[in-house]
Amino acid sequence: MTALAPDPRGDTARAGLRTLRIETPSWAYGNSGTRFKVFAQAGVPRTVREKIDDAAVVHSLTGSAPSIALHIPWDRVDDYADLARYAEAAGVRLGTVNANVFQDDDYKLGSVTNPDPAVRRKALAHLLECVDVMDETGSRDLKLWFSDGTNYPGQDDIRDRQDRLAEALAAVYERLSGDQRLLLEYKLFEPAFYTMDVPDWGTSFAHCLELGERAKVCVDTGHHAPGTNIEFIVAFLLRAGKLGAFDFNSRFYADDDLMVGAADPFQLFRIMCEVDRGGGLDPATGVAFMLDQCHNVEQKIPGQIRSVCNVQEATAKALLVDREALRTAQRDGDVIAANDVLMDAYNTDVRPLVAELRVEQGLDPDPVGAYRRSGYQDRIARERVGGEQAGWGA
Ligand SMILES: [Mn+2]
Repeated sequence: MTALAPDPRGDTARAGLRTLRIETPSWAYGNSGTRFKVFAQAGVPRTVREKIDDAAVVHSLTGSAPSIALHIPWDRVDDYADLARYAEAAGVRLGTVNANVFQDDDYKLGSVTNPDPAVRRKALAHLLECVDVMDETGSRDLKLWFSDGTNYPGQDDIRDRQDRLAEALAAVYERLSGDQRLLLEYKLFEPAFYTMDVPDWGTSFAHCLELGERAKVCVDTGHHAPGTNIEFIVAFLLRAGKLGAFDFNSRFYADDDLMVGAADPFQLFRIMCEVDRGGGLDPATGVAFMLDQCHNVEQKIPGQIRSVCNVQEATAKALLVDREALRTAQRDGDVIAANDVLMDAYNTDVRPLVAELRVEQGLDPDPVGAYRRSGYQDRIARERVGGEQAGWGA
């Protein structure tokens, strides 16, 4: 390789990428679809262990995805400590535990905000079970997303539902120990169409503030109204010390769960700029970067690899922003110059930089190509007989 001229911002970008960790979700590896059709793919995992195997492949090719998020009950096993050991042997660790209180018939009118106290007790018991799982897996984060809400004005008391939510969250928060954290995710609409009980970052933020230090907001990039300025939310939450995590994905219309950076790479860049500005790339701040996606028409493992690469590239561009020039332009009130600084970074082709870093880390410079050449896809398609029938829960 030829000697490069001194490049302090390139060095900063490489240093930032070396510590960037992106968690992949177990459900991205399984069959998924829309409410119209699940298109089964050959070779999808039949068990949690096979999902872990796939996550380990993504990590081995990207060097940046060392953990896999679990979804309970989809990934329920008898012995979580054993599962954690299996993951470690495969080269990854078990990450965030995602609770699921949205699939039982009992939850038709809500889970923790249901008007029926018996249903609320059942939902809370599941959330507490998830903390038990975390105790065994050593997971730090419990991610809570509630499908709770109403479809019609007058269906239930909006204010009472907030009280019920607060009560359940407090009980879960109380149960956390050590370095465990509660991440509260929000979503504008769907499945409820009139009110969601946690519709936006403000609602999540307010509940997290009331709970305490270890409750943080999870920003799912697909869960906003069209046109929402997500980077503003990121800047605000980081400043308040309340940004816990990202669920990365991209959307064209609503919660499309497409590959992050596919629909709007410029938005992803702007988000990563604010993450960097707020210090969120420092692992010590505890901001978790996760993918929350479904690969319905594309292959799943390369879909995850491509997504990790997209986050890396957006982060590299954000780290190339000449912060000093930006501050000077901002101080001088030079609007065009300030915008130029950001656009210069965004318009830089960072693929050579990222590829060079991979080679330095002993990785193939082209992870998707390396996956195609590995023969892994053919092998799992052959070996995982019956995987086509596996659903969310495998
Ligand atoms: Mn999510």
